[in-house]
Amino acid sequence: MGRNREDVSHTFVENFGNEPLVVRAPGRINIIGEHTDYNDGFVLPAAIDLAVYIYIQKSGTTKTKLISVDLDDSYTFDISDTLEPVEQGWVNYFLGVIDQFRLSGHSLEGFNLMFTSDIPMGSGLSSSAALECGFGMALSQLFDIEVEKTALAKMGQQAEHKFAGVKCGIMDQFASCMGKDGHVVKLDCRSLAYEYYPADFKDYELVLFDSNVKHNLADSQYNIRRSQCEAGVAAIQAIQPSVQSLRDASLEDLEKAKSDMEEVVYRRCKYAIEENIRVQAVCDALQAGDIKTVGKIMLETHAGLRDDYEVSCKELDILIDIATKLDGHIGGRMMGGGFGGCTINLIQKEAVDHVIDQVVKGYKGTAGIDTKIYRVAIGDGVGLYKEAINNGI
Ligand code: GAF
Repeated sequence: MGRNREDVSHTFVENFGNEPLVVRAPGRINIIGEHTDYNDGFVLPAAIDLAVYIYIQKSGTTKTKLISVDLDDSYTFDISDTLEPVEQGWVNYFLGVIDQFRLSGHSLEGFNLMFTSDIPMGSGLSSSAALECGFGMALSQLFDIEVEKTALAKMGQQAEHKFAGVKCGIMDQFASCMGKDGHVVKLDCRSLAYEYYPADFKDYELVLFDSNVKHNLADSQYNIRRSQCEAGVAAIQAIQPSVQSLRDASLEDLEKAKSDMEEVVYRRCKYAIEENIRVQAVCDALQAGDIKTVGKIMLETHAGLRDDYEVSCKELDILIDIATKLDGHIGGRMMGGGFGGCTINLIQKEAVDHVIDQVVKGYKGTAGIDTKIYRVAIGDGVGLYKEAINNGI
């Protein structure tokens, strides 16, 4: 996965004649707190050891070239051009971030950029957030513009809203920017206050199973979920005016407003309110070293995402159904926006090989698809690649 980093550096020098600055930005996992971020709630993600690598240098003119090494595709434009979303999906993440720099009052010169990624696309590991955050960091370094990492995360989120059309929350970009080696980060998505918890899963290992599907409903259904939550808030507000978002609502508030909302809106809100409560429960269990409880709560989340939020799909449910029947598997759920991508699972260390073997066979037998396995480690957030090497990544 991804190209050899030295090879990309050499190709950069061959193409553009000067040494690039290299930035590394990781993907993320999320332990708990799915679809809570845009409801102003809590999430518990972590940056991982799969990352995007961005190579960049000034072009000396206004001419600007972006090259995706993995896709063997490129896009050339003039940095003073008016920017609009384009057909090449991957280009929009870059244009969106440039747009954000402009809106913040920073004028940029032309540059050449190449990138390669270890993060599988469409697997729910936030390859797009990593691109946005890595590119934001690359621009700030190249043009000596001081931008806080949390501001980079917000710019990435806005880029995604405006240029990719996905009204995402802040979780993915925040994790890619603020991740910390060996830690999960509990983030309050309203205030952006955050707290690191040691990612100590005791006798258990986190294993991801990739369903290897990405249903094209994902983006449109994501935006629909967001507006259903907003519709729920409007109904609750009529009864409880202090509620600004689902994060403020209790299940009692929801019950009182139930008759004033569509049944589907009720179920969406019920899931989101319950999930927000589960984040705190998982943090408490992690602190108590009670990993079995973490696993049990992850299974509750999967049921909520499947039945009430309806963002799972047949393939993800098959992966979870197979795994939960196996000894040593203590919990798991679909991860990320849904409609494909990975499940995240907690498996007893001695049982990991057996569980993987059985899930691979079972998934092929039932869904007819090969799964991919990611045994990810938790690493640091975005940074210059040389710094990352010094930190042992
Ligand atoms: C996607 C989004 F980008 C995140 O903001 C978050 O809402 C997630 O889906 C669901 O928890 O990854």
